[in-house]
Amino acid sequence: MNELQIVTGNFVFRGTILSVYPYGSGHINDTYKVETVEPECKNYILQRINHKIFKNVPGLMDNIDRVTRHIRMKLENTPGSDPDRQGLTLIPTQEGKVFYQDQDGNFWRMYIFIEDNRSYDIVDTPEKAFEGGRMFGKFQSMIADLPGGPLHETIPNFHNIDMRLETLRQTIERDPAGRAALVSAEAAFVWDRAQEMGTILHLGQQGLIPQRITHNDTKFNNVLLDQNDQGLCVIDLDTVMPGYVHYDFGDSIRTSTNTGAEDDADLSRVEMDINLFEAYTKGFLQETRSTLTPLELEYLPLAGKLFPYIIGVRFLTDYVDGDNYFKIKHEHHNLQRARAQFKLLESMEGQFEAMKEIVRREV
Ligand code: ADP
Ligand code: GN1
Ligand code: MG
Repeated sequence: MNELQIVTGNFVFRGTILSVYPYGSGHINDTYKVETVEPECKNYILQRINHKIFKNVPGLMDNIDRVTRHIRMKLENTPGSDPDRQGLTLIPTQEGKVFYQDQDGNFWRMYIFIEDNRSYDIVDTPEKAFEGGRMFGKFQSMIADLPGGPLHETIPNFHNIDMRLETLRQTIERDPAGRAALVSAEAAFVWDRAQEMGTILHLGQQGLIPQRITHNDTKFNNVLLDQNDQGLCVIDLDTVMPGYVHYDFGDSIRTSTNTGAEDDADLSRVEMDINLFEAYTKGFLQETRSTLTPLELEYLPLAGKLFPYIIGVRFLTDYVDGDNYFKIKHEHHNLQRARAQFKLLESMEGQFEAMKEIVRREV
């Protein structure tokens, strides 16, 4: 047995392990698929949680346990639903815990593998965008009444743009990897927009928009669709915690309307497709419209611009810092990612009036 099979053996599941191999394209955790020999037994997802980034893994797992149980309870009360496919299911360890810690201090968890799913890094049809919007909107409304007090803040100030800008400024000043001189154009682009991009955070800090339970990582590939491209399940729950609705709307607009890749080297491919924006917005508002305040609705288009900005700032910071956060595939990957995000933001700036008009029409 190899190391991964031994780790897997600490969880209580049915079947004999056939293989355990790397799976998916996430930037943070190490994800593996566990296949079992017996056709009647399920397959699983095994993940090593990145505890350099998530400092309180027991707190994080407590969040996920609460959220997945709550969603399961709702699904079980919904006729025709399939709780093992429409929600994530944690597999307990031999000790009855929801994660396993190995001798080296690594944290592991296991979920039922959701079969026959499709996940997309780039969205190419309004139908898919609509389904993504509907799923993330529904996710938010399903967990709105989660009992038992606030969730742990798994990454403090995760989408706090003031803090992200301050970190960028300090990192450029320290220049630990000798790369600051390479990013002066990108840094100027960032500082030019800093004031506008603080708007949503400042409205929240003044209590003008409410804190809700949000997913906070609504990248389009964090929703699984089924074989007919109908919404199936929202995954990647590490950052579910208090936040503003704009964080969930914004990050999925960033990823579901981009005609290019998140890290496209060819910037001419990176544009916001306004038809995808409209479709995503329709799906999201179908599920959330009735619960959102007028001010929350008014600032949704700005949330669309905020996310290429804030994630671009994070990629740029990581580049200047020497690539300590996001997994990279080549030397200048984080800079390439930042440039692609800023190109996407420019495209949104050129279409901002149309974005506002669509949101006005849909509310
Ligand atoms: P990361 O935080 O690194 O992005 P994710 O939790 O999103 O990690 O998992 C990485 C990938 O693994 C996902 O993009 C998805 O393709 C796949 N995946 C995760 N959980 C499941 C699951 N329960 N069933 C099927 N595939 C899954
Ligand atoms: C990370 O885990 P993953 O790959 O879904 C990151 C997000 C970024 C995204 C950019 C915990 O998401 O915030 O938007 O990369 N997650 C964390 O692709 O930092
Ligand atoms: Mg993910």
